[in-house]
Amino acid sequence: MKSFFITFEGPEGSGKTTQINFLTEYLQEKGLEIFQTREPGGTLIGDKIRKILLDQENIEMDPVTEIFLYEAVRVEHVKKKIVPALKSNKVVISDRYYDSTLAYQGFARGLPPEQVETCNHFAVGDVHPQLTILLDVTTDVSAERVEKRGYIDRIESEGKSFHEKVRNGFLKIAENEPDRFIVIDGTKSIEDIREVIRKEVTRRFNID
Ligand code: Z5A
Repeated sequence: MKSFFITFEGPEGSGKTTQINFLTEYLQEKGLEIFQTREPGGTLIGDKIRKILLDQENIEMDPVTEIFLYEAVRVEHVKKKIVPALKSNKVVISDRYYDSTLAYQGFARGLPPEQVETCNHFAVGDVHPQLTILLDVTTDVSAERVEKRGYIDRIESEGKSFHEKVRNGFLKIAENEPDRFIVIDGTKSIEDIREVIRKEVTRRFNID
């Protein structure tokens, strides 16, 4: 049995959930066991903290409080779900992980990137994804897709310049780690993106 860890990153509405569902289905057809998860969330405590993080009423939250809440969710997630799943030979696919913290709390919110990385490291130890798929969409495409969904959360309600910093932050993070990342234009068709992801995952993890 193969066990590996893949994360999906990107601005909101970039198509992560859509593509994660396709990838899960594809790998299951290949006989692999999948643990599909997301951040913030993935555990009982994580889901409770998720509500606090995304609640519009908490608009005044201090950025330091915010990062510690995301990291608290991550500690629970890594220790109680991700590590046990990897140990039992499952493929872990997570919708967001520590790159989101660097993009949102670091590049966009303005916390010093080195401190964000220290916090990330403290939360995850040596549990790193082997592959991170960044779905890149412009701020306008992202806003359009989120608007269609009909509701917006605390983070989505930030202005355009915040979301531009998030997007550019992700691109910079990917540029710094070209071996771990693949960057895909998230405005291509759903089918085209699905094929690129299938090919890359098949090649990287020797799926027959
Ligand atoms: N956050 C943070 O600040 N710090 C952290 O450390 C972490 C997270 C871990 C979580 O939001 C928020 O927390 C997020 C970052 C912050 N901020 N925001 N805002 P979430 O989990 O509720 O949601 P999300 O991850 O931001 O995105 P999403 O709404 O789940 O979208 P998605 O999964 O990327 O996209 P989707 O649901 O697959 O697709 C959205 C729509 O677009 C849907 O109608 C699709 O049919 C359509 N779609 C998808 N692909 C395409 C293509 N290729 N073409 C056309 N239409 C498409």
